[in-house]
Amino acid sequence: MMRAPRLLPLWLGASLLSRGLAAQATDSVPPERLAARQWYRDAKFGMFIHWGVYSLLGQGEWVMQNREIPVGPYEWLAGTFNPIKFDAREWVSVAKAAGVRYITITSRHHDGFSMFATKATRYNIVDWTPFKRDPLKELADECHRQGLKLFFYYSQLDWHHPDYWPRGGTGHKTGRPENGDWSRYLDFLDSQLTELLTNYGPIGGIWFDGMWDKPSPDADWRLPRTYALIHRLQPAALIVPNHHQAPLPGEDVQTFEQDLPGANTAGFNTEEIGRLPLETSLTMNDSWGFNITDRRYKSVPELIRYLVKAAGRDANLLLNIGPRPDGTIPPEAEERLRELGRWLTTYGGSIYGTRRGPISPRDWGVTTERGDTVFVHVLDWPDRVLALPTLGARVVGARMFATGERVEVKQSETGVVLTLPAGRQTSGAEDPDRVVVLTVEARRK
Ligand code: FHN
Repeated sequence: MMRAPRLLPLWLGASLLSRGLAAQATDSVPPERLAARQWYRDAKFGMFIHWGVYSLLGQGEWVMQNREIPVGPYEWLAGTFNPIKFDAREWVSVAKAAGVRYITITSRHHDGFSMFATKATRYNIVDWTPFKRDPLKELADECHRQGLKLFFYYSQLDWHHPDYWPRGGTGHKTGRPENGDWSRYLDFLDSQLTELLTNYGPIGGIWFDGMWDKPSPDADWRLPRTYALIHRLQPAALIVPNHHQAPLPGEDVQTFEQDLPGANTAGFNTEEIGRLPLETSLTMNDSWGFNITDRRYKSVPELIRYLVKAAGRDANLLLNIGPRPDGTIPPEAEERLRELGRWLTTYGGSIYGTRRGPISPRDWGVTTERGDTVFVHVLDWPDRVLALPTLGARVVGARMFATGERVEVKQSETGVVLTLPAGRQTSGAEDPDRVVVLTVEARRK
């Protein structure tokens, strides 16, 4: 029998052990999946895509709930979805130019409309719309061709399915009958997941969302059965659950929404960080799905800094775009993606394949590391002189990442003082991240 770690209150220790943390330790994870987790940790940057029937109304993906649209009119709307300008090759080319290593796309959002060919319901893009094509198949084929991994976002919450009963916190104004068969609903989920894991070639994994609508243990989501199904069908597919709790058994990634790991400014996340690979998802403006009036796009320097701050916390950034209903990517989003890609062409070596560095995140910035190289990312610091705590190893070389200019180093037992070259002295719009490369004598870990 396992014992609660010392120094924790007994109740907290017992709760942690019974939930995620103990589960992670005792999980038996096959080598394919361990390798996929390592790949995932190295990837650092992904593109999130929220696209569906809701894009037609240009008010975000929650429009059915927010505007109290009943199932009938929404079904009619779905029947008009015809994104004739959708071009998988174009989307994947933009993603490649941005420097992302994977794409996560909504296969089915809370509106319950399947954006892929499915035999489990006629309410899907091939059978219900004039478009008649399966965009996820086209995207999967193109991702395979261009060497990106594809993950499927899958909503467990459903505002359309009659068997999503008893209801959770949302979806009450849809005009559905006040009854349903919960286990039939879960069978439906499993049959769709089986399709997603068999008809699209090897996929990166499933990104679950919406379980928070009916949190467990109040609702039995049959997670062990569903997770086992996924891992049986594709042993290397990762399970990324956005349930806003600490990781549960069988899960592979801990994802945070609109916040860096451990932070909870958005009010969604747990502050508890487990031992799984980490990810943080972020909107590029203030919306996930296409929102025609949302102009609050983050600037390129802001986005670069977010990516760097995530890397300094060992997390990937999953940056969202909301394509338009005709299938095109909003130009504001595409421009920003291309700019990020330009920045990564220079600085990618200090991000991809790194882990969080020896110094924990500070107000001035973060550190990342690979082998005996430490990258000091100076994000917000007005001076040339920067004092660091000890790195646990002697620094034997220091230079600026982009220019190779020498950086002066003074070391003592208490730390390292860097003097950055003259020139751009602050990290600003032109230079959102001054990156210093330190070579250290021996591995600290
Ligand atoms: O309700 C969804 C929302 O529409 C969006 O998909 C985000 C993405 O992380 N997740 C949910 C809120 O937690």
